[in-house]
Amino acid sequence: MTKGAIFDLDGVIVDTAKYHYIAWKELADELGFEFSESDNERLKGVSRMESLEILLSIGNISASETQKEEWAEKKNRLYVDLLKNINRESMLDGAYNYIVKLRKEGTKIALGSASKNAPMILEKLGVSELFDAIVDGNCIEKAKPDPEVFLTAASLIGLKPDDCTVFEDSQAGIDAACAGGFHTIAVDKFGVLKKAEKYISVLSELL
Ligand code: B16
Ligand code: MG
Repeated sequence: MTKGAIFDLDGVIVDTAKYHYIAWKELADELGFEFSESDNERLKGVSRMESLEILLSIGNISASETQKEEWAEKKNRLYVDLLKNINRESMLDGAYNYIVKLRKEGTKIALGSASKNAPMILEKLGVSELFDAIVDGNCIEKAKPDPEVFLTAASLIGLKPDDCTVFEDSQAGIDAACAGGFHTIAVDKFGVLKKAEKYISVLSELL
């Protein structure tokens, strides 16, 4: 049994990718180009500003840094508005019960997410108190695939990477966990991830 479990948020605990997609698509519509659901796959696990860069490259659009900041803020306002009704029921199958089970067994629980909205999302889900440490896009400098987010989480729960398992749904996240020396479980609904030690579709499979 692992001493520490570090969970990614979007795609592992809750499916917020669909809301990211709606908000990015609205921006793309406004800028006058197509943005498909398969394009959206490229944004999973990627930071907000890097996501914007990918979006603009799809639309072949260049802009000043100030303009980019404005667009990123606009997208985030739309995204946050779409999240207003999420609650415990919005969690992915088995996520709540699995985290509770691990806690009962004495496993330390941490969040390792690229999202700056993570603390607000955990509050809405009513699960903030289940986490011994929360590391998100507000606390790190280097985005996945850099291991900083997971190394910070492991250090906050007082464990070595080799004593922790990272649960991730993005290749950037699995690469980050491997680079940091963590054990890995890929939450891989579509069978597209590589390099993990174990593959599941959803956390309920581990209950
Ligand atoms: P925000 P995760 C990531 O969350 C999402 O997968 C990614 O699509 C998003 O761009 C990123 O958070 C930043 O989110 O705009 O809320 O700061 O998968 O690392 O939990
Ligand atoms: Mg994710």
